[in-house]
Amino acid sequence: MSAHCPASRDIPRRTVESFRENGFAHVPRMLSAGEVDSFRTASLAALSAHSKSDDAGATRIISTEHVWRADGPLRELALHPRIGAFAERLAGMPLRVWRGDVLLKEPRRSARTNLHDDETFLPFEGRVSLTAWVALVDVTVERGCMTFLAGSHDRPGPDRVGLPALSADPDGYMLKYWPGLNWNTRVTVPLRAGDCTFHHGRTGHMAAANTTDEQRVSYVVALIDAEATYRPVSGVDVPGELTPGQRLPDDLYPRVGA
Ligand SMILES: O=C(O)CCC(=O)C(=O)O
Repeated sequence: MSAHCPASRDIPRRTVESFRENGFAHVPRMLSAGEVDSFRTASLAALSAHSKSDDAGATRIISTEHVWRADGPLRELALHPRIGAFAERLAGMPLRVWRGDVLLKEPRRSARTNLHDDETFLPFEGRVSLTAWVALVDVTVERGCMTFLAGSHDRPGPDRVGLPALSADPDGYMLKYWPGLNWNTRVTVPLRAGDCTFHHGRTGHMAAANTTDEQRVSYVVALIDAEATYRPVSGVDVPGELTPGQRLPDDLYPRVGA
C-alpha cells in the first residue's frame, strides 16, 4: 500500500481555516480506492477476531480496542503519513498517535451517537487533541455520518466537565454546561469511502443511526500534542504504566512521521 505524503503547501488553506474556525474539516479522498478496499477487509477481519460492544453511550457501536497496537494494516492506517501530515498541519504542532480503532454500526441495529466532545474522555493534558474519522464505505446521512457543532471547540470554560457529568446526561451535558452551544450551527458531513473528517477534541459532534441495509465501517485515529502529559480519567484505560504528569513515551505513543 503506497501512501503519498503531502508537503505542507499541498494541504489546502481552506481546510486549515475550516479546522481552526469550525473545529472540524472534511478531506475528500484521503485514501485511494485500493487502500479503502484493503483497510476495510482488515477492519472487518479485526472486528470478527476481537470485537467489543460499547453500550455505554447507547450507541451500539461495535469497536475494536486499540487494534492499531498490533503490527499489520490497521497499524499502518493509524500511522498513515497522509493522515499524520494533515493532522499536524491542522493542529499547527507536532503530534503523537494514541489510538486507532475500527467503528462499526450494523445495518438497522444501531442507534444515534449522542452529542459529546472527546476531551471529556481524554486521559491526557495537551495544547490540542484531534481525531481523524476515516470512512471505509460510503457514509451517507442515513448510514450514520457525523454532525459537528461548528465553532464549539472555541467556547468559554470550563475546559472539561468530567465523565460523571456526561454519564448523568449523555446527550445533554454539553448544552447544559455550555448553553451558548444551543446556537452554534450544526453541520452534517456525508463522506464517500476514502474521505475523512478531522475534529478537534473540544468540538461537539454526534452521528445518526445506520438505517440502511449496509454496514457503516469507519476507522478512527486519535492524535495528541507531542508534549502532552498523562492525566488520568477514572474509567479510561491507557496503555503503559504511566504516572500522572508524565510525558508520553515514544515507543507506546509514536510521533507522527517517526
Ligand atoms: O462514529 C461515531 O458514531 C462517533 C465517533 C466519535 O464520536 C468520534 O470519532 O469521536
